[in-house]
Amino acid sequence: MTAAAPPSIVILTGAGISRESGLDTFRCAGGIWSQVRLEDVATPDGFRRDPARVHAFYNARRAQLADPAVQPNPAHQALARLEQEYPGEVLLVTQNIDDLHQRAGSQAIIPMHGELRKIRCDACATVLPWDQDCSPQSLCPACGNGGSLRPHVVWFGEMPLEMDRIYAALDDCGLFLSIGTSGTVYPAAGFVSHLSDIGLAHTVELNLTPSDGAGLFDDGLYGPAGEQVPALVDRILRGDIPGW
Ligand code: BJW
Repeated sequence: MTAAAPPSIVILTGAGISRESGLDTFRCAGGIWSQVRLEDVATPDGFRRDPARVHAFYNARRAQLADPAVQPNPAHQALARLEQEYPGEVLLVTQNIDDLHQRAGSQAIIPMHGELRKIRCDACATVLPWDQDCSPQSLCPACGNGGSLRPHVVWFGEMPLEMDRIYAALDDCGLFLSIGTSGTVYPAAGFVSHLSDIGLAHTVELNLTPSDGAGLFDDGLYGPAGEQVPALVDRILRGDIPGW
């Protein structure tokens, strides 16, 4: 007799997982949306109105990511270990545009809101690694066009990336972990309801405190991600899988 396959795991992460690495969240007290208006820096209209301002906002965040003090924390590291050691499928879907999951070693990852260390050309659609500052005067290295580079991030009103792959993985998963996200931004905020409708996956929220949507999850684990995530990963790798 063959053993039952372990359940596939989909993990959704948000800004809370990177907070202990020194990066601000958006909606916590003092977070990014209390410092700048999202309409100015995270919408296509804001970029059309003042591209220099939007570039400056993302240039500063890109520079912060290069600060040696900003490193993956135990939560990022534990998720990379889960991918390496778990005998079933693990897909990490992150709303974060930082590269801390990638630096921790995660490979099966979909950055659904884009990547801070990449740039995209609106003229030729090329996506390129980009670690320097960008401005409305910067030239596209691929097509030579000026004024057509934009941060490779998903703004409000734009379609997040790789949604078909994400929903295919959700439809097939047995365990869904939502880590460090307020659950206010769609479509990511709707993943847990989508899974409840299908009824196959056990869903767990990990957050500092219960989010407004905590009641949509089967389970909740509360406390800093740097403590809760490694403890849960240890538990899963011991074969004690929530809901199974
Ligand atoms: C800790 C912790 C610790 C702290 N340990 N935890 C359906 C219904 C209603 C609205 C919509 C809908 N569908 C679409 C919309 C519109 C819109 C939307 O959702 N609006 C809502 C605000 C209502 N969505 C969109 O426009 C999306 N596109 C879309 O749906 O396309 C389809 C479409 C296209 C065209 C027309 C119509 C539909 C795109 C959304 C793009 C979001 N982009 C941003 C910016 C990205 C670039 C950048 O970083 O600058 O993404 S906004 C920002 O919010 C960022 C984040 O990824 C995202 C989510 O935030 P997150 O990660 O949850 O952070 P916080 O700060 O909110 O929460 C942090 C959490 O961590 C808290 O809960 C803390 O407790 C916790 N925490 N310390 C553990 N140590």
